[in-house]
Amino acid sequence: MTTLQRVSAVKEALAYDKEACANKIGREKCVAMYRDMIRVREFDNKIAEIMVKGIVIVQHSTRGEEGSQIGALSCLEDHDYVMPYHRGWGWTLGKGMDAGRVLAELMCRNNGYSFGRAGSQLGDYKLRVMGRPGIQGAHVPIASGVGLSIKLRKTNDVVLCMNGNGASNTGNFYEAINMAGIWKAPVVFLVANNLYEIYERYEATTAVEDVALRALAANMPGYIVDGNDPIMVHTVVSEAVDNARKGLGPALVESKTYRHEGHMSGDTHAQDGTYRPIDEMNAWFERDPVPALGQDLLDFGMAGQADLERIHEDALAEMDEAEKYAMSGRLCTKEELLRWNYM
Ligand SMILES: Cc1ncc(C[n+]2csc(CCOP(=O)(O)OP(=O)(O)O)c2C)c(N)n1
Ligand SMILES: [Mg+2]
Repeated sequence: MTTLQRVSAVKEALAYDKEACANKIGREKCVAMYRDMIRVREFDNKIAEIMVKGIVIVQHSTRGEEGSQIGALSCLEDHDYVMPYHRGWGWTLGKGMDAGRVLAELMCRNNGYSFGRAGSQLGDYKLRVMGRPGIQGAHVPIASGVGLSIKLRKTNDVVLCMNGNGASNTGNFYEAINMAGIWKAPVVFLVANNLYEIYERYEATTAVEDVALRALAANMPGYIVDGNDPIMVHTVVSEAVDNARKGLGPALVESKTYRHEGHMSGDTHAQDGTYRPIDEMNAWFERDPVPALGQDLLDFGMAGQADLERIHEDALAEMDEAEKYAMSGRLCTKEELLRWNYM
């Protein structure tokens, strides 16, 4: 099958047997995905709560995209790499980063991952979460480079590289997927297509109907998944990850999803209909991935209502602890912020 046929085939296969896929993933992992999605949601809520108290945090909310991020992150082994992007926190908590230290970092405190110097561009090399530059798309070539390094070192790691639909329009993205295609590097490129880049609609900036078609340009398989269905995301991304690990090369997965909140914390027109139609928003809000996965777990007999409630309570308690930890640090001084900066 050619890449184009593959993209179309996957597009048509969206009506899949979800229960069979959930059973293949297994109860434990499905429940773990739900737990991580709730943790990410409550982390997001905690940030909103803290900001009301007057503490400034730069946040590109994950709300609505937890299924896309956690569905993909849950396919990785501990030794795999994640090349994150600006949106959300699924890649932090989903890769094992500590909520308190992430929060402290976002609050510019000395008990954060980078002593408050990196802010939302944080990483943790021990957990193989790579930091990222603030330039959209500029991290994608780094992911291809990490993939090449894995090949040269002959280890069996895989890189999950994440970016949005907007970043897939940058030159960096094309160059990077092309190089990964040439090298047959073990990189899975996950593009979260949330229909917008800041206030601009997808169609106004992107020539192709589906980002996954860009896989053609790099001779790799392209997949389209429903990003609000973590079971589907996991099913498809794990196939791509397995293939990359076997040495079969990279893949491009387009995850169709939607952000519930504004582009970032300061977006005051997120839900007033200025740039997103109210009907469109409501339709996506109804497809909220968090309660949807909860319902799937109940329907498939993988969890009971009490289990879901306990998971939620645990997440709330974890985020309260995270806040306490973050608040116990002190703000970085100006001198500390400038140390190790090269200007
Ligand atoms: C090269 C570059 N141009 C512009 C920006 C400003 N910027 C930050 S996020 C963003 C939109 C990104 O959209 P998308 O990739 O779709 O991700 P989303 O925010 O929708 O998750 C832009 C234009 C930037 N950081 N880098
Ligand atoms: Mg976008």
